[in-house]
Amino acid sequence: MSKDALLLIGGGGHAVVVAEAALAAGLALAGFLDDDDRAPLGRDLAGRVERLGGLSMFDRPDLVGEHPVILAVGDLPLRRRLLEGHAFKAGAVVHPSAVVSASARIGAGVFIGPGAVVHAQATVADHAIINTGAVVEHHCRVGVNTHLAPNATLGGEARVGDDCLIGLGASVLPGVRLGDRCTVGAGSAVIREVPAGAAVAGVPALEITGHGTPGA
Ligand code: JB3
Repeated sequence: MSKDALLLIGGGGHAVVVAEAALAAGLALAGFLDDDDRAPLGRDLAGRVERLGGLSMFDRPDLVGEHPVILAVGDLPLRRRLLEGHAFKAGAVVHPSAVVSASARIGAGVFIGPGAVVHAQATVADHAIINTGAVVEHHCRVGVNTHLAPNATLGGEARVGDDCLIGLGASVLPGVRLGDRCTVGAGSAVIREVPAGAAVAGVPALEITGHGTPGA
């Protein structure tokens, strides 16, 4: 197995999407780790990627020391725990149908899905997910481990902190800032600054409490 082959952490729905994108981009897959030996990835891409074992293997030097790794689970707190609990060299996956400006800065371990667009001078920090059809306009910043769910859109010069979830089809208006660990409900329109740790939803988006995660 080539040393460039990618090791996926997780074997659920998001991992299937990441693995297919990696293959479409011409990357080789070393395998995946998931505690569930019936995780969907092994079934959905049978013959193209195999489960190597559970997450306890994440520290094995013959795997993590040899291969670039991508976190391929969607849950942000779990991704953060994996990130902080392990030392690894991260590999990015960009689907060939995504459009990424030559002037954009793309961090380590980033996933950019089918049809996503990252425009001029934007920064996508390490381990962010720019999911299917999401748009990151010019001069935006997407923080570490932040997830733009499918069809979420950031207007020009918007800034989103670390560990945020911008839900399905949500929009952030140009220049608007969100602190770390924010959640934006699906379909919302964020028109003003959101403080760190807040959950907002609606059009225009207002702060909500006691609703858990409004969804990606
Ligand atoms: O909506 C979209 C486009 N994608 C969603 C994605 C962002 O998040 C997708 O629909 C799912 O909602 C979710 O994808 P993910 O994270 O792949 O979820 P799921 O299909 O449930 O797979 C999670 C995998 O991680 C499973 O195979 C579990 O075995 C594993 N897992 C989840 N939580 C865990 C834990 N493993 C360990 N060891 N510990 C956990 O806490």
